[in-house]
Amino acid sequence: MRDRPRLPSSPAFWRSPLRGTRFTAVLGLVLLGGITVLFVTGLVSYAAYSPDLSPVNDTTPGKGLLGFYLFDWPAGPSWLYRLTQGVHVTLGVTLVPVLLAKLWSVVPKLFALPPARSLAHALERISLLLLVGGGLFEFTTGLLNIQLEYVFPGSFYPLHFYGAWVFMSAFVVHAALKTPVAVRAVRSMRAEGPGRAVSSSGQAVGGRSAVADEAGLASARPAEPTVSRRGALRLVGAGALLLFLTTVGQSLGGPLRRTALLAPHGGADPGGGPNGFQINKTAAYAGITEAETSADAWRLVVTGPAGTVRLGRADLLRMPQHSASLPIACVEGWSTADQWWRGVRLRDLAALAGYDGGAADLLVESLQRHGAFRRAALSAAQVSDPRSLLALDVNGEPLSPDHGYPARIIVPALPGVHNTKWVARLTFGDLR
Ligand SMILES: Nc1nc2c(c(=O)[nH]1)N[C@H]1C(S)=C(S)[C@@H](COP(=O)(O)O)O[C@H]1N2
Ligand SMILES: [Mo]
Repeated sequence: MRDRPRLPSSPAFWRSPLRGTRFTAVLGLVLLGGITVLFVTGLVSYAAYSPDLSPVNDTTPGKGLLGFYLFDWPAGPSWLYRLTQGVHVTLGVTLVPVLLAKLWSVVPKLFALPPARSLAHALERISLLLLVGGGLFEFTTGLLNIQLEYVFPGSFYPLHFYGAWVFMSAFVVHAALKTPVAVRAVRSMRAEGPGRAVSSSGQAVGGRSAVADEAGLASARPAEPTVSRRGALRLVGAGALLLFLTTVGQSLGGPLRRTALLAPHGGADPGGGPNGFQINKTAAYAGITEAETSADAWRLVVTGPAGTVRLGRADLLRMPQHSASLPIACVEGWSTADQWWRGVRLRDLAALAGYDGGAADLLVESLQRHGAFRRAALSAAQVSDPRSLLALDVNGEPLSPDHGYPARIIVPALPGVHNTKWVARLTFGDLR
């Protein structure tokens, strides 16, 4: 430490003997697989919102070009969004220690001088800024959104969406350049056997290891090791495992839900609340009063080519009742096990509004006066599915006020947010 250089731009400033191509390579290959899955499940989640259906579902400006891959989200299997979004959120949380360790392993490069040796080098460093900045941005916005629930009302969505495209552009370039190096480093590690990269004398590199430090990440003046590279990787893995185990329960249900200590809708009493499963936003939060949901006051307004009908809860209960076992799966990653819903089929209401086959797009509006979640648009395929209901009861009881009394939407495989509660108005028509 005597003559340790004080500037991080000096290569000798960085002394951890753990740094080296191999340490970075292992973490990098884990992220290569993991982030690819995050990207795909993220795009899938965007498609699940049916952003093309109506401006109500998505107002992301200029998304047209980037939405080139969009497809019609199916109304089944009913657990589809539970699975894709559960994977997206749980994997994102699990990869946090891997991401941080990877960034730590390459941080000397951030300070390297001169800033650019050539045009190619300058371009590479700019792409790395987009990579690191984009990665931190995506993980941070994602984590804030699941932990604090919509900290960026209305804006999380475009931020996370555009951020993903910027990040992934840089990620693809980086992966193309570095994957061969990483694969070679990991292969050479296998060939040499475990624990050999840090010798007892503390020289991280030497002999074949020096050849393996192709990316030039090893310290020029390594300090005495206090942990082996393998031990450090195990520590990162253990951190990731711990996060996985304290998160995954929120989308699995059963006894495992109790282990979802880190998840806002997990923990010891996640299902507490009326009707026996999670409540996202309460009636009080949404400003729904008992007076406006009472039998005297509440009327569902159904509109379509056949005109407008007004129906009270008693009128709806006199219509044919159907049931469906369906989960609620929130974009935040938590989901419920299947709940037993009962009510009127959306396609029967479509028929009432003038669409005999029950196939028409649907604009749903809530009694709720403010907030982005008071409206949702559903596709004709979603409306005509026999399991898609305007639910009046759940698990054998009338809906509780917090779960959407007097009536709410429940549709298979639909992101939770579009299962509108406290429904006031249904407008059937063409929303494309
Ligand atoms: N009117 C209205 N409907 C709503 C919401 C809302 O805030 N207002 N939240 C949505 C979200 S984000 C989810 S995940 C589900 C949660 O349903 P639950 O509270 O019955 O579990 O309701 C959806 N329906
Ligand atoms: Mo949600």
